[in-house]
Amino acid sequence: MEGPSPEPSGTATPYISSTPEMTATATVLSLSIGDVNGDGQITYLDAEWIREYLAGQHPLTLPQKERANVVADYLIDGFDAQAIDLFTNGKLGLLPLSLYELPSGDVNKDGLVTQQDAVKLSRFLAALEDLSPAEEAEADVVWDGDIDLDDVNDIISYVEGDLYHLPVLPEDSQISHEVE
Ligand SMILES: [Ca+2]
Ligand SMILES: [Ca+2]
Ligand SMILES: [Ca+2]
Repeated sequence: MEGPSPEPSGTATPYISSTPEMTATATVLSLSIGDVNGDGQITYLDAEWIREYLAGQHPLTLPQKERANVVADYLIDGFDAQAIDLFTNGKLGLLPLSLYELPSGDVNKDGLVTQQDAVKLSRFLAALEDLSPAEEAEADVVWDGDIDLDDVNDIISYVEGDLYHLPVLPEDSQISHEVE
């Protein structure tokens, strides 16, 4: 699916498409992204359908797959299910979202994920430093809607090469939970 590409215009002039039926389809889909089972609501059941699909337990039709692709890339994966869970828990404001809207770990927003990001996040958790909302949005690399030590640890793992990409799903986190 192509992402939405609205013309940057303030006019209400309707765009006359040569393929009106495709435009209509895209509009309907964008309204129902996340409603995998098509019951008119986005609930934990939609995330469950995705997880069951990923486990090979529940085939999805093409329209269902399109509605399941809430993290808009070319895959249906655990991030799509997680996005629905975060959305239904009030920890994510809008669906769908682009890959670029996922937390990156670049807490200080300098374009790189380095030890400095882990340090900055540690200082935030110790209440020694504030983060802007944009900085906070980059910090939730163990993507569970909360910023905590798990996120710091996985930024460090990524910087040290033990993790290949951020963010990760909570169940894929490389943290070894140590006894305090
Ligand atoms: Ca996806
Ligand atoms: Ca950075
Ligand atoms: Ca987190």
